[in-house]
Amino acid sequence: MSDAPAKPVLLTGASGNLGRMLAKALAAEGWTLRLTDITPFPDPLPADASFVRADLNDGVTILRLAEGCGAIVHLGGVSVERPFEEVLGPNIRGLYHIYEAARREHARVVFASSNHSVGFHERTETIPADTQFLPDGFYGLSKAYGELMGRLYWFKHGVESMFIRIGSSLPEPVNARMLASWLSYPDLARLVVRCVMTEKVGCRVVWGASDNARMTWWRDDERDVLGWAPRDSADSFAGQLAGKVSGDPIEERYMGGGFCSLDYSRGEPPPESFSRKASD
Ligand code: 15L
Repeated sequence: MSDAPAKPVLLTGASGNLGRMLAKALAAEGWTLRLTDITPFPDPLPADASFVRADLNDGVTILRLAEGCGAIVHLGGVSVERPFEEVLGPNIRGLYHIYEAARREHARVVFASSNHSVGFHERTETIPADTQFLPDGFYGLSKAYGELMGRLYWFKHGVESMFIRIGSSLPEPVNARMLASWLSYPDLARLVVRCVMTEKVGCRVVWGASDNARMTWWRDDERDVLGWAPRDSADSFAGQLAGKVSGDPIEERYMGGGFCSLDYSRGEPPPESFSRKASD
C-alpha cells in the first residue's frame, strides 16, 4: 500500500477486533508498531512489534510508550455504550494522556471516533462532517469530546489529528443498518495508512464507511486531502440483510441505531429532526 513511517507508531486498543486487524495489516506494510491494551494481546506478535499491557488512566506509562513515536493510532478505551463512570477513565482522562503524549513527541493522533458522536441525526438526513455533534450515549459523547480535544491540541499546540468517524467496522455487515454504515476491514486499514502517511493533515474529519449504495447519511468530509476512497461495498449483502430490521422505531429512525434506543426514556420522540427544528 505505501512506505513505512520513519518513526514507530503507537497503536492503542491493540487487543480489540480492529486493533488486531490493524496490527496485522500495518505490520505487513513494514511498520514498526508499539501495541498496547488493558487486556493481553491474543495473537502472535507481528514482526517489528512490541506489546505492553497498560491502562489509559496511567498517564506516565502512556508517555513512556509514546516516546520516539511519530503517530498514535488511538483505538483504545470503551468501545460500546456503558455507564458514565466506566467511560470516564479510559475515554476522557485516557484521551488527555494520549494528547499530552502526542504534544510531547510532536506526534500525530489518528483517533477512532465514531458515528455515535452524531448518532441522533435522522437517517433521512445527509449530514456534512462539520455537522453538530448529537451523541447517542456516554460512549458517543466521549467520541465528540475526543474530537474537541484534538481541536484544542491543534489550535493551541499544533498537534495534528485525523478523526475517523467509524460507521460499523466488522468483517461483514450483519443487519440492514449496516448496509449504509459498514466499513470493511481493508478500507479501514487503507484509511489508517493514509492518515499516518499523508505528509501534512492538520486537524480533519473523515467518515468511515465503505462505498455502500445506501450510504446517503454522510457527506463532505476531508478524504481528498488523504487521497483515500473506499473500495469495498456492503451492496452484495443487501439481498440477505435488507429485511433485517429491529422493529424499534427509535433504533430505526436514527443513524446510531440501537445505541439511541438503549436507556431511551423520553416517551414520545420529537416530531422533527434536530437539524430542522432544534427546540423540540
Ligand atoms: C461503534 O462505534 C462501536 O464501537 C461498534 O461496536 C458498533 O456498534 C458501531 O459503532 C456501529 O455503530 O455499528
